[in-house]
Amino acid sequence: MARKKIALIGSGMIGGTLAHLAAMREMGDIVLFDIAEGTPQGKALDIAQSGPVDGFDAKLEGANDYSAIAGADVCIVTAGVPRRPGMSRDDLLGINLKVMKAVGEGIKQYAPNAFVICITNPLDAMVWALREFSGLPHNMVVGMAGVLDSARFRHFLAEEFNVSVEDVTAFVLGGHGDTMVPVIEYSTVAGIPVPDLIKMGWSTQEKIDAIVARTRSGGGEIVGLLKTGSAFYAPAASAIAMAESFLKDKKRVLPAAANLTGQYGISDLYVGVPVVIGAGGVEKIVEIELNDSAKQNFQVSVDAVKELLEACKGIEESLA
Ligand code: A3D
Repeated sequence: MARKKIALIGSGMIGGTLAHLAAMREMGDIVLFDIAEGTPQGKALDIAQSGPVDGFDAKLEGANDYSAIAGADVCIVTAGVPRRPGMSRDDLLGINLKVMKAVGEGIKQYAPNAFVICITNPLDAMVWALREFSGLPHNMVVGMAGVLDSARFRHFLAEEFNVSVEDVTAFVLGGHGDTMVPVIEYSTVAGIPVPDLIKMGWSTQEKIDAIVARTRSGGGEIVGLLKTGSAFYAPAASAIAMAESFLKDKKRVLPAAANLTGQYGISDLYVGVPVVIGAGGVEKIVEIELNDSAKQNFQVSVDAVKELLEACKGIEESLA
């Protein structure tokens, strides 16, 4: 059986880390694509040369031409520019929308059967745009944010409870970042919900509230420390978990930005919800009963995504 092919569109900080992780896990052969000449080629060669030391077999190739992604099974998209001082949200939207147009058209032409994971920000709008421009079925295009947001939440909870991160599960809904909705009733340590752990004296409501707030601004905290960029290790690891669930048909239940078709009372919108990812892409959207407070917070998040999308659609018309 031929090896799987993984195309990484954007070879910056996350793209390079994705290539390294995918190679180390022998997920398949890897193509790094970027518009910057030399960057994908240099990273591909560097990682390939770590193969003999780490003992992995994977072909790595760097490219500046979309034909190199031909036949990819998975495409992970990080192409774009970050927000710079003085740049408005709409400026950023305009620039990254143009990038999504080029990327979407490249995928449509060369990798129309791929499972596509978008990471480029602003996530909930860019994944919508990527789907529009690529024309792929909605179940084959998802956004990575929830795995990262919940990993941050799990990390902080594990520290607070002084238990293994492996035994902490977290449940998050909604858009990426500020408006994400961690549902603590469904977040557990070995199956024990966080509210019960508070009753057991393992923590206090105040401490959990502070952890929720820190999780929501988790990306900003890292930007503040790094100063020259944003998080890349945990975002890359999160997208790899999603790609692996698809490639190995694991059917993991992971939070992801998926297109809703009536679930949670929402249609035609990409927003973060738990989904089952298997060989069929997004095979199922998990719809749970929310309590009033989670419902309210989810609505705030959905409204924020809708607003972003409206701005996006306005700009998209000028790109057509
Ligand atoms: P960075 O290191 O700047 O890499 C981006 C790469 O995209 C650069 O190498 C660029 O040359 C390349 N690029 C720009 N335009 C194009 C184009 N038209 N075609 C192909 N490549 C292009 O950024 P990064 O890797 O740190 O982050 C990538 C994206 O992920 C950014 O938009 C971040 O905001 C976003 N991000 C999202 C999350 C989420 O949880 C959703 C987390 C962290 C970062």
